[in-house]
Amino acid sequence: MARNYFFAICLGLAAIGSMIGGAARPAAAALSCGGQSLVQPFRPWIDPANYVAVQNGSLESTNGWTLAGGAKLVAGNEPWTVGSRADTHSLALPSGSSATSPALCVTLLHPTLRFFATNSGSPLSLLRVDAITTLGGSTLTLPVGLLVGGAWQPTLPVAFLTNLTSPLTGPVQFRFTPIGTASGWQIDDVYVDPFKDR
Ligand SMILES: [Ca+2]
Repeated sequence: MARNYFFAICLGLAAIGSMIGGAARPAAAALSCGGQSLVQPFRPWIDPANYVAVQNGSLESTNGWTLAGGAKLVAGNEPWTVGSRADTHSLALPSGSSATSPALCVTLLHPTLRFFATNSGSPLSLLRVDAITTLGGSTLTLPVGLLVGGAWQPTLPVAFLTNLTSPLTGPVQFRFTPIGTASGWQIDDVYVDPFKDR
């Protein structure tokens, strides 16, 4: 039986951004992070958008990532090897663990996160995704998704907000945290579409 992933987009994040940021949306032409290579890893899933790979988002290495609670690289790539056919690893997230990605520059124009995930453990274990950015010099953690898993699949695109103090660009990190016991979550090939509207 095919299993589908479902993201529950938490809270009214767009409304929150509007309340806190209050800045008018800038012209798309003014937005640029610079120096980012664009790829289309989700074209086989009828998603032609340009994405930027998170640093070591292929999870062949965890340099730049912050791992806790037993999160670690394991043998076995997502089966489509969209990053490179030479890739052989993914990141296992047992219960009690978490993994936080390196920061990536994104724009505020409807950026989205998309990656691959599987859960071979308890079907009751969920995967929470948070976006971490800054607001007025303070760290701000925004819940952006809650994943229900099964076999390896690309997730749905997940919208998130960026540095609310900047109307143009800002750094954002992503934290992946399994919820519940007997997690068998693994993630791989993490990408961001930094300018969804363009
Ligand atoms: Ca990999």
